[in-house]
Amino acid sequence: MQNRTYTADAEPGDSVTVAGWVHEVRDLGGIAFLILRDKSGKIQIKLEKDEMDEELVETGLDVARESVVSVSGDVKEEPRAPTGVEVVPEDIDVMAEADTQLPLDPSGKVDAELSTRLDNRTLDLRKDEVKAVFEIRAEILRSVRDAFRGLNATEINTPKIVATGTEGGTELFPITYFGQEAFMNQSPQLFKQLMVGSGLERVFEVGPIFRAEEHNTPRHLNEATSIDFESAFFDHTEAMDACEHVVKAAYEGVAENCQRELETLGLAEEFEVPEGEFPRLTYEEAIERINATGELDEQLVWGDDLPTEGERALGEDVGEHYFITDWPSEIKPFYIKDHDDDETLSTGFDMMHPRMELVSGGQREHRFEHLVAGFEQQGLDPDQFEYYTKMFKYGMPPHAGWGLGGERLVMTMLGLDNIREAVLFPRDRQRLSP
Ligand code: AMO
Repeated sequence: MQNRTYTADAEPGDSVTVAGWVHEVRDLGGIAFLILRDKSGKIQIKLEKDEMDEELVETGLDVARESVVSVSGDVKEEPRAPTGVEVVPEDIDVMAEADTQLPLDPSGKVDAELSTRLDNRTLDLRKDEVKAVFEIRAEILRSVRDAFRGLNATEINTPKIVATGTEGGTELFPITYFGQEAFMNQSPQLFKQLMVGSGLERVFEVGPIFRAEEHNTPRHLNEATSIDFESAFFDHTEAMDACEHVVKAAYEGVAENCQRELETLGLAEEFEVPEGEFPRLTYEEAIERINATGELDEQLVWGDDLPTEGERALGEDVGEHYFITDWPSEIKPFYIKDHDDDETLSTGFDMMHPRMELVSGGQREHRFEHLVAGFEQQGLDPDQFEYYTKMFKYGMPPHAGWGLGGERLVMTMLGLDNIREAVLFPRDRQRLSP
């Protein structure tokens, strides 16, 4: 529709064609109002029964809610209209009639269960507050891409169908690939590392990761969006600096460009861009502080992974984004480098929001012999990863990087209860369609 005007751009004095969905029809007797909704907002269409063409008025009155219509007419100032203007129609064209029985009420007057909403995402995203989440998600991705480019990182895309997994064997989704066993990739880890040894040096990727996690929780998905970064000649502290920069850039982008969406979500007042440096706690300090909260039944000891309740207690204690550094080597993956002066300590780090983990990263093992030994220690067959390990023989620079969960960033930024709210079509134990 070449001549279509967004409802938000309709100014008094204009002759326009607006198009969108019938939000509601309010019949007040002699006069009726059709409220038309599009991406930009809503506009009132006036229907005067005695003054206007009978057929035109009837079309406007009879059309079912959520039908798609286009309306041509003149825009007039009308202080009593919700947006201060209204359209006096000359023509109403019903482009797609909607059923009168809707599986979900897009006006939001009737609440729907999350599962009903996810089954009917198209209708669900006609609600301003749901649409706002995805406009903000898009802004977050735009801002992080900008921030990465500002760091001179090159955007890459790596395969999602792979021959071997890297992030733990039980969480792999097997598929068949022309009769051969293959898997959905759990992360771009090995590929992004291979690229720091290429001429690209510093790279990032925004793409899907697949995890066959058994547990169904409000913060796990089986298909998630990972925001990955990897840089040659970086150590873990420089990688943490980059991580902090990129996460802040996402908040700044939303603060600058999504005021309307934040207002829709009731967050405009409280929304804050994180300030100052994120505190960096060592793993040892972290477990001491968790133990000191007295929230856990059993005290944590060196080598324990942090349980969810522990993360929560520590998050409340710290009260802002923070890093946990210097993890025990034994609980970090084989590709993470140990400290040179203490092999029991790794350069691995996590970046946490008070509610949950957002990022894992670290400096990588770039020395061939150490890398191969690490595979064996983790029970992986180095021969299967020869495509990766052999590149470490041909000049692989020291490097570091991280992976940030895209949905968790959206979820924590907006205070969403369930990670599924941050995905259009989530994949979880129960959900493979739509
Ligand atoms: P990790 O497995 O910790 O590290 O993943 C990195 C971040 O991705 C997000 N994430 C998930 N989000 C939702 N559902 C899931 N099932 C899920 N799994 C992970 C989390 C997590 O912090 N290769 C390393 C990263 C690196 O070292 O560069 C990795 O994948 O926010």
